[in-house]
Amino acid sequence: MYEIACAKVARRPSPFCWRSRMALAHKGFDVETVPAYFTEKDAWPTPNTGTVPIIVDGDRVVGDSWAIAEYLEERYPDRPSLFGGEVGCALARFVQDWVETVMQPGLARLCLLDGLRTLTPADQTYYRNTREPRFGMTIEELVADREARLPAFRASLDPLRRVAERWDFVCGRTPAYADYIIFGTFQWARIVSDFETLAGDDPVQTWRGRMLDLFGGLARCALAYGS
Ligand SMILES: N[C@@H](CCC(=O)N[C@@H](CS)C(=O)NCC(=O)O)C(=O)O
Repeated sequence: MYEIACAKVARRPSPFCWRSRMALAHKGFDVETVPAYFTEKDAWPTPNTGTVPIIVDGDRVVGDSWAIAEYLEERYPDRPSLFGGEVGCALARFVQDWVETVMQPGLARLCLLDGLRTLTPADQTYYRNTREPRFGMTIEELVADREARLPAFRASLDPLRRVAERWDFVCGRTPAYADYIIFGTFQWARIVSDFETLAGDDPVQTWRGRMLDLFGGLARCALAYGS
């Protein structure tokens, strides 16, 4: 699996790649990861979608975290299910939409400058030049007053908080792909920043701890600034 690496090559921050890392572990695969850089896309496998994760499974190359989850589910139906059927798949897609429209932008406004600083110098320039026109502001402006924005970010997690109060995992008694989608974004924040995005007594924090413990502590062992 090709995944974004930082100036320190062992640091692997991409929230999308973490979705796939967790999905591959869920299916019981040991994965060889290949560091990928924004400014060295020529080294990525073909077909090159221009984004990672990309997995290479024998002669199959699959890019895009959602496509990878669907591929794993179809190709390896006898291994633990990521979606639990068609209804679960549709609900996981809703979770992905919520993460990408609410949670990820909210967390970016807290931790993106820290994230930028972890990249190689060339990737920092690339990232700024591609993202700042999209945001309509500098990354410094994006994260300005992050302390003041923290309560609103935490409040935006209320749907997740209610689920975390009810079940051990978003998908119920055991984790599945929707958990990995949400977790990937928290894992990004933890890997690039020591900013405390969650209160210690938050049920979301308890859920996040369970996610860090999965698969022998796969995510907890990753090189990170946060706890
Ligand atoms: N929809 C894609 C998005 C993946 C994505 O945006 N990955 C980032 C790394 S976090 C990337 O490769 N960006 C390349 C670029 O910005 O040029 C997925 O779910 O895999």
